[in-house]
Amino acid sequence: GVYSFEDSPFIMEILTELRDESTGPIAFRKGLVKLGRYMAYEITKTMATEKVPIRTPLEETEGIIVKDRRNVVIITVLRAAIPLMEGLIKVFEHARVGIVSASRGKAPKFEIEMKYVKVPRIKAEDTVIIADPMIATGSTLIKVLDEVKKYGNAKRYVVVGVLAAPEGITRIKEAHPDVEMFVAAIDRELNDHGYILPGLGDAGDRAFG
Ligand code: HSX
Repeated sequence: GVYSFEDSPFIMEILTELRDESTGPIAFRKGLVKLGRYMAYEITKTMATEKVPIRTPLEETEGIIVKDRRNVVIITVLRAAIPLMEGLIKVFEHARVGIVSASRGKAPKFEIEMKYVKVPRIKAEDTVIIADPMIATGSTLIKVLDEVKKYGNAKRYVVVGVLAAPEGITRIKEAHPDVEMFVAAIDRELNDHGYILPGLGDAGDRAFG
């Protein structure tokens, strides 16, 4: 499934700040951290819960645990996803974290160069969350997913982003039909240089200069 949150006023307000060209790097990074945390909350809503008996200081009652919250691997696509990961790991505090570097070449080929890959072992019960703020042509995530899937067979693969272009979503679904996507919003289109419109510019540059 593809989930986007245009109906969430809180998320749309953060996105508005991220889109605004007058937002500087400090506020931009803070916005990405907040979005990461919110997306993680949304992902927990899709995880199974188990009832557990507990005792409050006053009486016996029943609580729940979200078991799969403990079985998470986060893959951070450098460099723009660093603040997004920081937000995700606040909710998935047990997560093992992998790092992948990816840079996209120029139009029309948009070739992806992956120079660094460090991925922890992936187990059958894991939810693998791949964080990358922008899903433009989808080429980066397709390549990252190809690579990450070599490290073991996970229970779920979930992409977390800020903005996606319809073209990118379609291409990822074709290449990796098992992948779920959580993005703040789906934007209109890509321009000839492969930038999302209206978008927010280059997330890495906006966050880190
Ligand atoms: C930007 O381009 C993002 O952070 C992604 O890593 C990448 C997305 O482009 P695409 O491969 O989806 O076209 O640097």
